[in-house]
Amino acid sequence: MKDVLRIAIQKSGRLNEQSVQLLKECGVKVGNGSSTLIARASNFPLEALFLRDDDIPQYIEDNVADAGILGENVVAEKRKKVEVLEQLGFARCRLSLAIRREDEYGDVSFFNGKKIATSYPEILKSFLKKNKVKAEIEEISGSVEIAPGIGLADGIFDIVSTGSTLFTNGLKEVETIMHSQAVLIANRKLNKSKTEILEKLLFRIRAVNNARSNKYILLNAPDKSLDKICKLLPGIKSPTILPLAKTGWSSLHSVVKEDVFWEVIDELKKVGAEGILVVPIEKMVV
Ligand code: PRT
Ligand code: ZN
Repeated sequence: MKDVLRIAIQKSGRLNEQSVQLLKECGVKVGNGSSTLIARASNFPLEALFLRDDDIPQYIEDNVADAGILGENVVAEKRKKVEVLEQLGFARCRLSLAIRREDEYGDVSFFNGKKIATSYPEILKSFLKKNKVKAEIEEISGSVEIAPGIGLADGIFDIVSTGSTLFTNGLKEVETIMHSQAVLIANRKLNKSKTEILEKLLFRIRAVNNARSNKYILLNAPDKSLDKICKLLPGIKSPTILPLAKTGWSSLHSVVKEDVFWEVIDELKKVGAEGILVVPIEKMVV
């Protein structure tokens, strides 16, 4: 029987939709796991296992799954034998320490002798150890942010994204301990054929993610401005320049990082660029 790569995906929650979408953009359709625990892709040697994100590292270490998509925070907390292959750019958040808004904070020694509620005891333990802070860790599995308000803890260590959960619970963020995003992880000892499938998938994921962060740009400009424009827009290698019917004018095509584009748009106009079009790229292989 031919090998199939088993990839673990969150069954429901913040990671599910974007994980499934990423595979779809890689040409791998597996449904969304709402009615099945396991789904076989029709056109790629892959099977998706839909699981709770916390269970994914263990399943990979135990060879039940070969690879998985989950947050770096869970990878760091679970400390299983898995390899992180690629950052995927979604589900970005940070893990931070927070205290009551009215409490005064100087530095991390604040937490000496205090109680901290968290669902991430391992990450917290090593942070406290590194900083020589002796605090009590209260492990709770959900609604960590209410712990100081009900007198269960003096502070919390939890995921923060916009900060509005902390704010509505009368808390303030005082230390950021790690940043996190979704990652592709894998078993360290896959056989040759599964490694080949994984490499093929990784190649597609990189092409999709490159395309997501880059845009194709087209603009018209007087020939005398082209040098300046080329310096403002570093392309993959060098931009394509085509003459326009109007003499002394050209059309310039290039690929730019989306964030770079916003930084240089005013300068492009200043040096004479007109009719600027920025279009999404579907896949980008570099
Ligand atoms: O059921 P299962 O165990 O699979 O899911 P889960 O409930 O453990 O996880 P889920 O779906 O909530 O989150 C999955 C992953 O998404 C996390 O492990 C993080 O890697 C990532 N992520 C990104 C987040 C957030 N952003 C986030 N904002 N996970 C949780 N939150 C919560 C946080 O716990 C807090 O309650 O949102 C609140 C804070 O958000 P702000 O915007 O108010 O700061
Ligand atoms: Zn979870």
